[in-house]
Amino acid sequence: MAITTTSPAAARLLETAVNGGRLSTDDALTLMEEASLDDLSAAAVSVKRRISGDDVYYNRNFHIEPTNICRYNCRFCSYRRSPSEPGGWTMSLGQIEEQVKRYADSTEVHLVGGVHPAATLEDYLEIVRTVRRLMPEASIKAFSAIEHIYVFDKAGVSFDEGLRRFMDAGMNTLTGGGAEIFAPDVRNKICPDKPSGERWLALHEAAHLLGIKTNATMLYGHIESHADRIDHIRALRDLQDCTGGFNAFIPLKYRCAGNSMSHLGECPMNEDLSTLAISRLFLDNIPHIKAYWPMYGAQATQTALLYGTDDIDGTVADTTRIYSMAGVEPPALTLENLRAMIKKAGFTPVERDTFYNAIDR
Ligand code: V47
Ligand code: SF4
Repeated sequence: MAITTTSPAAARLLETAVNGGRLSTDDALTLMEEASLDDLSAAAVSVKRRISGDDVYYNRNFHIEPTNICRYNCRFCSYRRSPSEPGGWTMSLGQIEEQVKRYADSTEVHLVGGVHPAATLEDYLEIVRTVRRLMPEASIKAFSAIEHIYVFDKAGVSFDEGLRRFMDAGMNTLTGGGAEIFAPDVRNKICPDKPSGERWLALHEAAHLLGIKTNATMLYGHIESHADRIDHIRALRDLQDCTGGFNAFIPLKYRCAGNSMSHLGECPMNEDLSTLAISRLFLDNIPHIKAYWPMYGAQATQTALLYGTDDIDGTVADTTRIYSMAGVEPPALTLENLRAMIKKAGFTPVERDTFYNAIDR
């Protein structure tokens, strides 16, 4: 149930964060348990305004999901198929080219998919080279740490060497996917065969040391505790203190249709809003918090903007299936819809590039 009155201790912590002070993990837990949504909203928006003023960002992007065949078996995933199962797809380079040509006015290409057991580093590099050849100016956000780790291990190259090869092929940045929840006991239950949280963090650290900016996600609203959520964002804040390489943090709400954790249902919206607001207050060193609209849906995204988020992601078109296969309406909003959504929440829509530079058209 949502808290209606903020405790005196939580009120002091909100004031600390609004004044630029750093919260401890215990402080963040106190806010989770003792701060009202109204007060979290006011504090988180105040911190957001210090960073991005009235601006809320969106971009012109599309996704390429080269395959949904995956060697891992995450229990929350509605999208993956094993090689022998019906419903799997793998795009040829020709099909990837066609998709790129359809969305050639985009400024960003988001590449992500299943980890095909036969995939090699060279296959991934060839996909990036193909996109780069057709879109010399766009930013290529290529794959999650999980996909990188799989092909680097297979090729026997270090993270540093593998990432350098991706940069040579034309990659500009990495997606934030695959972070899930770092806490080993929870991770072992929801995605037992996936690389560990430590390896996810090490891959992003290696990227940051090469000057590659990345995003970070957290999958919440399943079996994790509030302490697990806070510890996850604590690990991101610690790495950011060392490298400064994260652009945005993206909390992803567990959506329950069509996967083997469906019986859990989905967390109530007050949990989404408090998680977004506390992320904004706790992550004093990550500039942007993204309310990813294809996952929250249009209406909830508008509400999320009142809880400290300053980015809603982009046009995406109908190019991602991760969330529609988990029960969310297929994404289909125009640039005008995105701008209207931001304005209705009381903010100024700003088209951005991948690195949060405003684009004037
Ligand atoms: O890692 C999978 C999540 C992620 C479900 O970097 C689910 O800008 C909810 O990383 N319910 C992939 N979430 C997507 C991702 C992403 C999305 C948007 C922007 C960016 C970015 C990155 O999707 C996976 C996993 O955490 N996911 N299944 C589900 N049923
Ligand atoms: Fe594979 Fe990604 Fe789905 Fe896990 S979340 S099963 S790694 S596609």
